[in-house]
Amino acid sequence: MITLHHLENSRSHRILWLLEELGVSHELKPYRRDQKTSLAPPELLRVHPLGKSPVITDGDLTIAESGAIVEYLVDRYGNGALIPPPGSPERLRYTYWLHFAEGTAMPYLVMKLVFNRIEKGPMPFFARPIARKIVGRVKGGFIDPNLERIVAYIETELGRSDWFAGDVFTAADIQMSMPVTAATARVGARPAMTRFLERIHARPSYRRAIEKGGELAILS
Ligand SMILES: N[C@@H](CCC(=O)N[C@@H](CS)C(=O)NCC(=O)O)C(=O)O
Repeated sequence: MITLHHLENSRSHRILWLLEELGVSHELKPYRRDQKTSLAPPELLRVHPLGKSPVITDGDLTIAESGAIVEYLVDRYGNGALIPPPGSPERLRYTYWLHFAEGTAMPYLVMKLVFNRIEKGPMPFFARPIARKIVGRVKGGFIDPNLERIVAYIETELGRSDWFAGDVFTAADIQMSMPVTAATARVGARPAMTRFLERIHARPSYRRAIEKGGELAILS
């Protein structure tokens, strides 16, 4: 039996959604974020040394990192579903987006959130002008230009086909759902990204994952 260690309002939603898409039976173990810090509770450290979510256990196996979990579940339980055939151009696009989500897009999106929080957070009044300057430089010179490029690229790619790997929905779309949702909240809505979000929100398995695991309220 698979157990999904599910942190509320987190990347773990993708794994719950994937399990629903594949129709794989599983147990959901919910964890709440710390009210003040939004961090995961220490109990998750007992499951995996990094204490992050998602993480799954399947028999003796413990698997962390959403991309690795997606690959494991699709290989082990997919029977060829949600992945393009090996050797096809779609398969290469699939692999690319599966890695792009956490390898390229999410680091900038998390940096944006952290620097937004520094800007808005409490600090001594005399430190605020200096903090504002530093935050402005990092955002303006590094984070924002990279995010603009990433969003423009995603828009172009979603203009080529409905789904990231081509005309057929795959697990790469599940993996990319988080960066597209976070980019919409932190960079701004774009037409192709909005249509992509409408398509995924309409999937019954996506709705079931929300019903079981809770709403996704992405911070901006
Ligand atoms: N790249 C990892 C990121 C895991 C991660 O940072 N998860 C967040 C939730 S979205 C988390 O556990 N945050 C709580 C914390 O850092 O304490 C993945 O995709 O699994």
